[in-house]
Amino acid sequence: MNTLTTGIPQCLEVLASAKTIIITTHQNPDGDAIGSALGLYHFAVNRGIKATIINFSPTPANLQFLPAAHGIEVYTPESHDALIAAADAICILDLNSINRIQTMGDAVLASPAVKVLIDHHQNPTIDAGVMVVDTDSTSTCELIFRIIDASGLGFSPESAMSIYTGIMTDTGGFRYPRTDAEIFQMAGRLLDYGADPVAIAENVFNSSPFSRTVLLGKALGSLTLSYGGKLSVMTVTADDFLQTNALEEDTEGFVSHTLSITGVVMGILFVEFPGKNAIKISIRSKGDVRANDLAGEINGGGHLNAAAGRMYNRSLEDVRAEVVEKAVKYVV
Ligand SMILES: [Mn+2]
Repeated sequence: MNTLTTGIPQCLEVLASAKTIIITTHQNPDGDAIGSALGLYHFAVNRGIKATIINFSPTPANLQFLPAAHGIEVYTPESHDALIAAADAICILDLNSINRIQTMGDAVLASPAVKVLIDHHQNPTIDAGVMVVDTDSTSTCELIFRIIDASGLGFSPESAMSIYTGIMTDTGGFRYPRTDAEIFQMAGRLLDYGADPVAIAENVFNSSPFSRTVLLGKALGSLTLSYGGKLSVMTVTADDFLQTNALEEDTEGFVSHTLSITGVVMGILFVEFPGKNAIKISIRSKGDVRANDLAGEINGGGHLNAAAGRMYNRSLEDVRAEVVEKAVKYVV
């Protein structure tokens, strides 16, 4: 799906007449989610729009260095439903299903505000008045770049920094497929507008609490190979969290280690959250090995090479056995 040529001018039209907007992104936000929200936020505020970012989940610690990140609000119906109902526009970023904003979804859908969906995931199921959806984009931040660029107003340093962050994280530090000349040109222009790539990488990648690195050690120790070394499996148990005092969000990025082994074409991370009866399954793959199709088999979804799902009220062993068995047809 590609709605760039129609969606971008429509999006700019909405922003040209809106006085108040809400910006929101998915639960457990990553660099692209927070980066795109803040990139758009700074653009809007600089144009005199009253913008508020409201998310279901708090902002991860390693993204709080971004300008205005501390002003991002965590959704409660009492504080925000009236604001959501009264907004001129609601910009929904980096998600393809309203479930990804959890309990905030009802208030968003009920609001008469124009909905603007800006996303790069496959199969969007949100029927927004304005859609800027391109599944070939590296990131939602790339789409925010295109929108602001099309406005002709240029980028503030705050906006540039935020957008660069999401492009960097969603391309795995400029390593994943679709890291092409155009994305480097965009990144280069963001540097010209004030993004500092060294400071951003330092903040995002090199500012973990010690407990996270200890948890990573346990996760690396759990690695196993299947199917002649083509599938690698990593597991983080509820016990690992309790022993290390690490947080759920600390497993962000762990799954990339599954693909760092020669010969592996698919990696799966199973995370058992303490006291939640839920197992999170993150899937990564190389080339045309379809991570999203495997995720689809467990009611999850995502991109060709990066996808995820959750399974509930089952033991970790049980879930792992079933998913590993399902993976065989993708890797062999
Ligand atoms: Mn994204």
